[in-house]
Amino acid sequence: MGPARAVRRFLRVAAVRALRRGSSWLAAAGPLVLQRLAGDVQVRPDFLSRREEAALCRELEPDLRRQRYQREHWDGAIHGFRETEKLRWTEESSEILQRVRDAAFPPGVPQLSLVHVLDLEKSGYIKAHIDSVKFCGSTIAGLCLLSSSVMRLVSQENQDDWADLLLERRCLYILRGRARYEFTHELLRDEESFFNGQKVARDRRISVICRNLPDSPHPA
Ligand SMILES: O=C(O)CCC(=O)C(=O)O
Repeated sequence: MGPARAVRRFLRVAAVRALRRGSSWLAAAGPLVLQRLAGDVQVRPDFLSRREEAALCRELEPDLRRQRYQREHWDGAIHGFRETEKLRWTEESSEILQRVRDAAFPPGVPQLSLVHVLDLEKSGYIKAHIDSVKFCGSTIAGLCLLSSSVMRLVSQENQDDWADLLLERRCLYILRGRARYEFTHELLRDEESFFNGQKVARDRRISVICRNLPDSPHPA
């Protein structure tokens, strides 16, 4: 094994160990799923303070309140939602979003300047899907406001290979690489919202999602 391969292997093993240690937010079908996802899923509980959560909600509410919750998204994936895309933010929110961007994207990665805001009502949920490669690059970073929830990843190759992420209120989650391309992601409805056998009660939930730009096409 060459040195570069040995380093990659070492990093992957270290990431699997870290995932196992940090398993307060991760439950998976088995060690092979953990290995596949190592380095490509991350949840940072308490990323936001209560004050920061309140500031973001205060800023978002007027926009969201103008809309009714919709039953069905154009692609059929989301139920019971309203959404907006936002470019301009207060200074306080901009600082929070910069922390999200710094945590999720290496310096210099081109990012969508519009931030996607998704407001799910208590009974709202997101069906399993993979985000289109047309609209978004390799990384999705989401702040979770107002309610905890469970996000389920399922391998496209084998439905038995799943992982659940506990997204506690005020956490940041990051999906990239394999988690983004090889696994579907979904947000469980209240009736199915369990993590490691424990109920995770759903309430209205707002997510604030930053993405990078789709990878530019490779030259022919
Ligand atoms: O609301 C979320 O955190 C997930 C949104 C989602 O599934 C997506 O943007 O693809």
